[in-house]
Amino acid sequence: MKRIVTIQDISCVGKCSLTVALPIISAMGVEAAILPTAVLSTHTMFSRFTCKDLTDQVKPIADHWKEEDFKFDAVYTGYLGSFEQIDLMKDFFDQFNSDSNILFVDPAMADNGKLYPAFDEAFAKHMATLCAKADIIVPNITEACFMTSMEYKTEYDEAYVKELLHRLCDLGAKISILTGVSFAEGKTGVMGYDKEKDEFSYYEHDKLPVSYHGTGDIFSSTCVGAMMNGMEWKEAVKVAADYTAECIRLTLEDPAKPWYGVNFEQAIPYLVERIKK
Ligand code: PXL
Repeated sequence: MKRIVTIQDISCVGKCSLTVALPIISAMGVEAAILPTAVLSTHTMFSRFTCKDLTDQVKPIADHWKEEDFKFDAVYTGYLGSFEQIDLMKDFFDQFNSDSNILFVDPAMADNGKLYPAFDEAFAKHMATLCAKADIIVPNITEACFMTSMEYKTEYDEAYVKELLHRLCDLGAKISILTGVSFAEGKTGVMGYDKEKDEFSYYEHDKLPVSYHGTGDIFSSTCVGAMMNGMEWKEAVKVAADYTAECIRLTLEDPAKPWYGVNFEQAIPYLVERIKK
């Protein structure tokens, strides 16, 4: 059985970070070890939230795991709260990297042209230094722009997206996967670039006319879970994009939907069927 360790916060209510990564990775038949970086009452899109920082736990936990000789087939980092946490993730990568595992970074920090409330541009540049050490990174266009100093655009062509992907891989990542890439009205998709093979891949699907919080975390968790199920990244992004779209579709249908996240739970049977194929 494959084992992922995912390192991000627990937002107790909010359907993001660890509260989606754990169930999704487990549903995909992969062990999910977690290293919580903070406990928040909710995610930071609520007008108020509590936060207990757990930065001082990262190194003792990592050192204990090293003593136990635990190995991880993937190390997956998500939302991180400080420069110090980013630096600790670099140390964690050095401790747990191997020839066969995947270092997967979702630089969750921005969307729709804006950084999340807790962050500034210097933080985004620091996140770029973690992306430099990763095998695979999965920013959205906003995050990619903040990390590469490219202008954020809502209308663009393929050349713009390819330039962003080149610059992301120039940071140091082997494979960069950009989410939310839309070239046509009513469509959206994911474009990836494998630097070693000098190969682009684009997967397009119908765009639903809404945007929900937490979908980036759902995409990333599914993508790394699919890779642990033996899929190449190009196949894994299709499963992740389709599952995320299915979560949004089911949420749209629900008159009692919460505003803060999607009904990913109801789409888990779809995901389980999908990875069997
Ligand atoms: O979904 C990313 C995320 C994770 N964790 C926290 C957040 C957010 C996005 O806002 O606030 C605490």
